[in-house]
Amino acid sequence: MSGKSLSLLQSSDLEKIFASLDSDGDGDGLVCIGKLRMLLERVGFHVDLDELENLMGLKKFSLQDLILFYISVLPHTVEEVDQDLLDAFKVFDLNGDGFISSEELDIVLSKLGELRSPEDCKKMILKFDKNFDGMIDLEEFKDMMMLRTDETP
Ligand SMILES: [Ca+2]
Ligand SMILES: [Ca+2]
Repeated sequence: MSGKSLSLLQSSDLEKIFASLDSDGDGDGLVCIGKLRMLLERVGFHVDLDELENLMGLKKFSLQDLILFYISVLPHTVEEVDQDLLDAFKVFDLNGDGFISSEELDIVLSKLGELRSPEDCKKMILKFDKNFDGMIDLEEFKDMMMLRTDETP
């Protein structure tokens, strides 16, 4: 399996890819995983539709699902994972202070189309805030990406 060419992508590239996939014009902001599979085939990453559906846990996905899928599932070397995590972390760390606050989480999630209340964002942070400083650092962010589930407490 080779995810090499994909691993060089940035989140802005994923946005472009998503936009190009979401061309069926129904405007729901969701793309069928069949299209994702075709795209993966094109870059030399072969995966069964069933397998992909299992990995994504969805038949249709949003841009955010694509980013999370890209970060968490595709095979990368350790360095690549760290780089990807860092890139993803930077997307959330708006003021670049090395911590994700609940405000930043709130802003970025709404940009990604995932509307959460400020309370939900605080809860999400509490869940992964191991050192109780009220913010998510890179280590905590890593856990968040690895253990992320879609359930809202
Ligand atoms: Ca910050
Ligand atoms: Ca923390």
